[in-house]
Amino acid sequence: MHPTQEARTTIAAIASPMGTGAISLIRLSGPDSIPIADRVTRGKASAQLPGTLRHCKVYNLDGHAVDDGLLSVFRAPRSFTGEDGIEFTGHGGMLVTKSVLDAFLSAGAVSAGPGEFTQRAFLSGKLDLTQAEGVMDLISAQTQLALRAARSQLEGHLGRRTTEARDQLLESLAHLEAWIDFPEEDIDPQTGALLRSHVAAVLSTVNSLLATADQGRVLREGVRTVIFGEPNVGKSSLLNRLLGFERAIVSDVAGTTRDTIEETINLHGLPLRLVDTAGVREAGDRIEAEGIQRTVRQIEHADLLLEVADASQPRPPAAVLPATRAHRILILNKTDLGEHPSWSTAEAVRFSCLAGDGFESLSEAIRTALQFNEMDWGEQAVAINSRHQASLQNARTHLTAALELLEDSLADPELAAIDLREALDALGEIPGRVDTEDLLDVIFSRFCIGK
Ligand SMILES: Nc1nc2c(ncn2[C@@H]2O[C@H](COP(=O)(O)OP(=O)(O)OP(=O)(O)O)[C@@H](O)[C@H]2O)c(=O)[nH]1
Ligand SMILES: [Mg+2]
Repeated sequence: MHPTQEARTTIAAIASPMGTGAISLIRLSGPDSIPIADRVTRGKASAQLPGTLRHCKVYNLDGHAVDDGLLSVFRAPRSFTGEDGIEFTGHGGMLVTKSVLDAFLSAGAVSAGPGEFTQRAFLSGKLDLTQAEGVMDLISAQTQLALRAARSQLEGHLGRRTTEARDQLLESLAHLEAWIDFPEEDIDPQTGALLRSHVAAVLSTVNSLLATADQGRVLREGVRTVIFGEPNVGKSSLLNRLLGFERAIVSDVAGTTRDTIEETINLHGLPLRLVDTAGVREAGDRIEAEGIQRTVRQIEHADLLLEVADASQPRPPAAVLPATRAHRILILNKTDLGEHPSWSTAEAVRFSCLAGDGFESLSEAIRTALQFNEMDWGEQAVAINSRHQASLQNARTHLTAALELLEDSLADPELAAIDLREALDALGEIPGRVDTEDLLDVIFSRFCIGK
């Protein structure tokens, strides 16, 4: 399934962002990297020791020097991709960088596809799939916590945990299969119980990984946080306060905000995608009515609802909201004007956009509502993504089914084995190594089939 190094092409790409900068990086990977680099550097690459930098010129097909810079040479398997590779650091202009790339392409390299270097690293066994995904997470991380989670995934913590769970399962399956194949070789009666407890242990690992799905989504996409409430209570003022600059228009005219406004903030490592909405009331005109409809749609898709009310006014009847799973926090704003007695029993964060009071309590309330504690983020913390979630859910379904079948004093070992195999495949999808060869290996090595 894995293409051999010989069968692979040599790919080249600009690895630094397109734009004018101090330096740029052009990267090659594949079996012909060094001969190709020799063609454009007049033989410098093959003469160079791996892991060293060397100054050289890059020439195009016509023999003109297009740039000069630093060359590094990597020899398989000691490289990111596991293949021979070249990196050239040149001057960071768009045209000069493109000309260097063209020189490599006309010397025999082909343009790399998106993610192809990382894909090759995976195919060479340098990274598992979760680590490859960690590379992407690292690049797109918006907060320190997201960065830490990406680092942890890149270090292979998630891959290791799923691989361990999978190995455990493989062993249970091997037991079961041996039993199916050689029923005359009585396996002692405790085996059934042992088998169940092993499968249950894997199920519990799967469940604990699944429990990190929300955190994973929050870290990668941010918490969709919708600020809503009656007109003129200070929703836009709250957005501006949290952002630290005057993003939304604030005025004493009710119905100021007509469209939704979205901005992201970083709350102690927690990315919040704040959405300011139009105040909900009987619409004055069609534009306001559309704004209010948008508010309702935002509420439907929210993770967190910040309901703002005016503390100085009498408490209105509770707002009727569309069905939502979102956490809800009531914010009593304008406490600088005093609090109306009707709010006395209200469980709310007391706030004043004007005086700047209540920020810490609000931040605390948000972290509590989302059960998001920075302290939980040790070096080994994992936060799964939706691909992992789908595979884990699939694994959970089959593990649960297998447990039920095994419960029945092993009446249907074949059916249980089918479920275990499905669970095994689902778990194998996570690090990206679905393979049946190793199952056979385990059976042969542990049960001495030849006897
Ligand atoms: N005294 C006082 N006034 C405030 C406070 N927060 C907001 N305001 C004032 O309340 C008025 C309405 O503020 P906005 O932020 O525009 O209110 P909104 O909820 O976005 O209003 P709409 O967009 O019209 O629904 C403005 O005049 C603000 O200056 C506060 O904490 N104290
Ligand atoms: Mg507003």
